[in-house]
Amino acid sequence: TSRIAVCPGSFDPVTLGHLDIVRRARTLFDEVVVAVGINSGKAPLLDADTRLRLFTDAVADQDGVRVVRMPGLLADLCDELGASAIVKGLRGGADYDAEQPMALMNRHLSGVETVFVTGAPELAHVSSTMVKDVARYGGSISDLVPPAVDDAVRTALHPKDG
Ligand code: COD
Repeated sequence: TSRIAVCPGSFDPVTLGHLDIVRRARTLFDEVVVAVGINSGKAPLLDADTRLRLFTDAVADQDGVRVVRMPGLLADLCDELGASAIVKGLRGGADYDAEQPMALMNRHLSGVETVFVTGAPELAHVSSTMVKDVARYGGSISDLVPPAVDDAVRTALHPKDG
């Protein structure tokens, strides 16, 4: 039977850091399901349909990777999919501190294990939050995100420029 990993996030927007984690997860599992979800602690720039579309386009060439909407609890989605694990990327200790309680809560709710993958060191400074901040104040994000994401973030931040 095929083993499924879920890679969850808010992906506002997807970055090369997220894509690196998905590729690494795919080397460990038969199928990777990217779950575009709601982080109640963050107000998103991009709507859920746009976040889903941008991630779907970014992994269109990868076998065994699909992208779904996560309307509620990650633990419920893992149960529905029969997932073997959640895979999350760690940039450093601060990520671990934030992720450990979520891993424990998800295991409490559904028994699902969380596997942590070390991301590429050259992407350790890349986060959706910093990408949006750099773009907001006129910096280039073209080395940090897929080209379609660069356009979508610019449009969302500066609607009049098209
Ligand atoms: N290198 C390595 N890892 C990275 C990098 C990088 N450059 N950039 C991001 N990551 C990792 C992050 O560490 C994170 O693990 C993942 O990528 C996703 O990042 P974000 O910022 O898009 O996603 P978050 O942290 O906002 O996602 C939070 C969830 C949506 C997963 C969470 O809120 C959730 O599970 N929501 C559903 C409701 C639920 O079940 N709540 C209870 C959870 S216990």
